[in-house]
Amino acid sequence: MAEDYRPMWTEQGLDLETHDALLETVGEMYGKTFMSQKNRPDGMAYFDFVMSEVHGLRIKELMDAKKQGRKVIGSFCVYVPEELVLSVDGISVGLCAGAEFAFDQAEKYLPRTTCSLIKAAFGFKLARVCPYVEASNMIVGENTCDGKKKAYEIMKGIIPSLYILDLPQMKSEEGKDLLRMEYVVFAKKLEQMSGKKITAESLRKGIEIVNAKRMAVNRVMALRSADPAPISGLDALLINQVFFYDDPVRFTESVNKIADELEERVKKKQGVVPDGAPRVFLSGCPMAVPNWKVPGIIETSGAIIVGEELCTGERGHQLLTDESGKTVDDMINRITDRYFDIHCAVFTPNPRRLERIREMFGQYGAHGVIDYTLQYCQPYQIEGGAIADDLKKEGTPMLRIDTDYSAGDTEQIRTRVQAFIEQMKK
Ligand code: BJ8
Repeated sequence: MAEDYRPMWTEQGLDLETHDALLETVGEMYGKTFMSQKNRPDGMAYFDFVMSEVHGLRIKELMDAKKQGRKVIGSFCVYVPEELVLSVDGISVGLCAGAEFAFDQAEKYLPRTTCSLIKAAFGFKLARVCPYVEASNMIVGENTCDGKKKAYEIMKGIIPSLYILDLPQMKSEEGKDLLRMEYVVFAKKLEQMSGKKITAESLRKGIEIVNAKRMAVNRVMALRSADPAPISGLDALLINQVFFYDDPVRFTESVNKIADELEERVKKKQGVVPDGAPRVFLSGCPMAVPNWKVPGIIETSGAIIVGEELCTGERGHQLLTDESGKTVDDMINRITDRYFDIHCAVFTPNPRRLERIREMFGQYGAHGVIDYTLQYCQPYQIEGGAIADDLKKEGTPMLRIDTDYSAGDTEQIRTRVQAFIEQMKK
């Protein structure tokens, strides 16, 4: 990091010693996982820089923005509409929760049998190591899985600014009405906390900014259907992860530059792996920074990841919000349409998710599916079983990996992935 950010972190109340340890570990992981890759697009230099300054420059930007009266809204889920946050000149940041950190402290509040993502969200707060959590004026939790729902009840005692967004469970008209009402109430909350009124103009601008960011990422992701793939799955995942906390306009420019570069690569048939390398499609739970374990194993075992049905993948960015709304109500309806079409496993029944996996598997020219779940994540574990049965019946090679954030099972997963790659080659 170019600057000494310690005074800023102290002001935020971080535990400097523990924070240093976290940064060192993440820095080492990043070096080993990303910088060792060959043939990376030049445009990834921007993302290397963003990651090197992940707790530095971006946090300074957030703190400076707060001094100018802007509000920072943290969230854990892709059902929280960034469009609404932007419409009150707020800044939306995803709270990553991707590392096994201070789980011993988290387990004082939560059963051991809680998924790593929830435990990490607690661990980061309790150990005071996440400057994004500390920079947030309000953190939005959502009633999705039972684990999150109940954990937020406890989190409210630790983070008083926690706001809960209720979500429907079924894709019915009544379910959509509930989501719309929740977004209306959330919009009012944002107005109240920011002191700014949402107007048709401010909301339209928010929708356009977020759509532009999604379209840029969609360009990159579509180019991965080429063989050889012009970008690794790890770098694509990194773009998806940075999507949640970078400045949206700057991010969009950087991603469009990479897309231009990748288009040239595709024209020249330049890839990050040789032509015909085994192509993996990922489905399942989100992979938050710095959870790079499974993609790292896959791509150091001779395969390439070409697409992902994850929240740090197409569930996060593929759909656009219709920009033709004229009034604030009209636009909130269109925002609701967009988010209601995300197929998270917390919905029941959830048949579109399997259909989408099938469609994407074909579009990306994948050879096999790896379904990734976090231990104790019942929605994805249970749905993953049904998905695996259906795909296997159709003859699609399929591997299920159920894991956590520890490194303990790395070699065991590697052995299974290598055997799966052999199966795909056949
Ligand atoms: S839209 S996937 S971000 S809820 S891994 S905490 S589901 S027990 S993260 Fe999610 Fe929104 Fe859905 Fe996406 Fe629960 Fe499972 Fe843990 Fe999970």
